[in-house]
Amino acid sequence: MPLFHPVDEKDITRAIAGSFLRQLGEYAESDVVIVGGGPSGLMAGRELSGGDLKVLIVERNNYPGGGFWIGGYFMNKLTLRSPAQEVLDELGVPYEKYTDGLYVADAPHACSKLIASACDAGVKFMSLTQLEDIVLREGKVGGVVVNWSPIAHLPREIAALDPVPLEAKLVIDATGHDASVARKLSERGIIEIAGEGAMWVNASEDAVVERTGEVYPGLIVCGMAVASVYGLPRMGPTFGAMLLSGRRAGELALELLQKAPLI
Ligand code: 48H
Repeated sequence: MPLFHPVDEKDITRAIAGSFLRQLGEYAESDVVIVGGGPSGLMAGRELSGGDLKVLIVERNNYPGGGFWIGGYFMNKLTLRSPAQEVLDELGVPYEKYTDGLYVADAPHACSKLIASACDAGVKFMSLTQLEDIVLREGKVGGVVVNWSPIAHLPREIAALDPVPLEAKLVIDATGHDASVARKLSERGIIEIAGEGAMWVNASEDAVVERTGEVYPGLIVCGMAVASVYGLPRMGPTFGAMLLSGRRAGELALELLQKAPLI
């Protein structure tokens, strides 16, 4: 008597394809598309979901987590300044106090719990999917245009693959240093991107959280993208501002969605 129930190979393929296509069809029109599944994007998604909202994270890597997986250098440890350790308490991640106001945690533990909490809240993911452009109509960002990310690394003559659009009431740019979504507006001369400043941890983190917000109608920036857009100093391998900026982006998106039907 085999341990596992017998199934046909074709049913495995159909199960994957059917589930993927159903989700893609449903999320071709989302409430919020978050581009980038690093700490700020995951926090924003976690904050937004849990109700009826359709929230999709588009991530160019084959896994979410961004810089949160490794933390500082190659050492698998991440630091947070007070009060951001409260997020670790919420996630049930153990940490140590290094000195007053500075805490250290195991990055894989914190990252996997943050990803799990976003999944638990109902966030859906499209991995290996890269932002190629934005939908822009009547002075408002109305979605993203995405492609299969490996395509970007193939010669153009063998990789002529058109992207697909995904509509959204709001888009959140959580792409980190690149600020990839906001860059699509700056390339067209609609906004300016200042480029991040040199490291100054004490000036950086408060400023990133404070400046988190709508950079253009329909587009919120959070995390390191905020530093890149506004020319704020960087903070190095410490993640408190990423978590609290993501949370603020999620809260703001909720407010905007409640205020008016945006499409
Ligand atoms: C799809 C994309 C695209 C694209 C990028 O880099 P992240 O971890 O970003 P944040 O802002 O959540 O956190 C920043 C933090 O990790 C960091 O770098 C810090 C604190 N640095 C300080 C310093 O001084 O250096 O995650 C961004 C995610 C990644 O997973 C990317 O793969 C993804 O976005 N991404 N996904 N389409 N065009 N661009």
